[in-house]
Amino acid sequence: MAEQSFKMFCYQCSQTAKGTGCTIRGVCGKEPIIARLQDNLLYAIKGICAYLYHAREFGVHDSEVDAFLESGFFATLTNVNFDPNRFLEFGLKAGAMNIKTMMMLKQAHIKAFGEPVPTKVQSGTVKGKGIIVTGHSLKALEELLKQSEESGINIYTHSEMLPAHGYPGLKKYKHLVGNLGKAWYDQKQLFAKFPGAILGTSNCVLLPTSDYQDRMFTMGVTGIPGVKHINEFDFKPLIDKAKLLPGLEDKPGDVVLTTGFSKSVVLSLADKIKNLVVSGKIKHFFVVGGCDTPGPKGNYYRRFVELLPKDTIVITLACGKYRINDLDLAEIDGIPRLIDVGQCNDTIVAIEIAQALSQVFNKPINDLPITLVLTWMEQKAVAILWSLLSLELKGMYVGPILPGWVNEDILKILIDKFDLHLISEPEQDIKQILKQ
Ligand code: SF4
Ligand code: SF3
Repeated sequence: MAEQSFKMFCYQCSQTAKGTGCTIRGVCGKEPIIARLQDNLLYAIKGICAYLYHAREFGVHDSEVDAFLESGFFATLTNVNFDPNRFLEFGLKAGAMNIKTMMMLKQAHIKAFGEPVPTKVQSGTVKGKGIIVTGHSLKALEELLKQSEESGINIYTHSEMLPAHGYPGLKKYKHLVGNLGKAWYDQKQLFAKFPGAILGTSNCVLLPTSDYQDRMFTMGVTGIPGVKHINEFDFKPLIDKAKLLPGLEDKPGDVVLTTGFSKSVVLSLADKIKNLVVSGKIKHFFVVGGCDTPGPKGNYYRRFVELLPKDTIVITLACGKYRINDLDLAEIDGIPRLIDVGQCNDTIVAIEIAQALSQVFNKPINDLPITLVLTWMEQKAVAILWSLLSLELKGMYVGPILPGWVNEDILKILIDKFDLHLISEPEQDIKQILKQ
């Protein structure tokens, strides 16, 4: 990447004396691009660490990833690296290491629970006492399911826990009864109404209201002031609390969600998909999902999917899926038009499906009729974006807002090098992608 592609940028001055990185951010009049690229790397590293943490819960880790984390963190020290191009290289390396990490976590999930199978998930409540589990830790959910099996308490998932229902080793528990609510940010309203106990296993937890603070528990690195903490996967305090709380009513939900599409399930359909593409019945594949951002700007993703022609397939993942997973998109000759492959870390499944389609059609991924339309919000999404860029995927659409570390210069590079697009209006973007 040519150095001159950056405009005048600041050299992290040693006079700031404010610790790691510039905390002044351009007050000196210079564009703090090094500080912004440091932020990007730190966010990507935080995202990788979140997935690594969950992998380690299953006893797996990787020395190459660990070594990268050391060098990546080191590179963000004051006065150690002034070269913006080096930071872009670090971003791409972070992406590659995140792919390795997501793969490691996926393999750990499959080893522990089997490969997911398409599964219908109820969105209502069942009569009886209940515990709702949010976050990403499938290990925590499994331990809770084991420890509560004879308790008569029903277990519900929330947000990024929904894909748990697709794993044979988790869906076998009869008291895993459904999923309540949508993406992470509905938890204050949802948990206030949920009469049972609540477990937060990872990000994204919010500070609880007084309505439910005394019914909430955290575990692992998750912690909230005034909320009880579970140690060493010992869920007895949580189960005991749920036993004392009022039960839920029998109240079926309005929609039944489907999750659990694995690489194997999709690849078992590869010949059929190929024939449908060749015969023109499937024109385009979209990956629509990511870390959802609260607010009306995220309505873009629902509108986008609603407007797609019926000869398109949508693969979805992460909590951004809740913008669209209640839509009935029907099927194309038996192939569902909406395919939920799982959590944000299951981006690796979408990547593997794209790589498999690349082999089936004997074309590079960038030449396939596949477009990624992603929503991003926080650190894991940054790690995933760099993962996709490290694969040299071109033409992705991202939104609904730009992360704080992106400035005009950095955006220009992402656009020039990776043909990255910011979302505009759904109609316009669909027209541009499908060249209608
Ligand atoms: Fe120094 Fe910060 Fe100004 Fe860069 S933006 S020159 S680090 S004060
Ligand atoms: Fe992201 Fe919280 Fe939803 Fe895992 S991590 S997806 S926002």
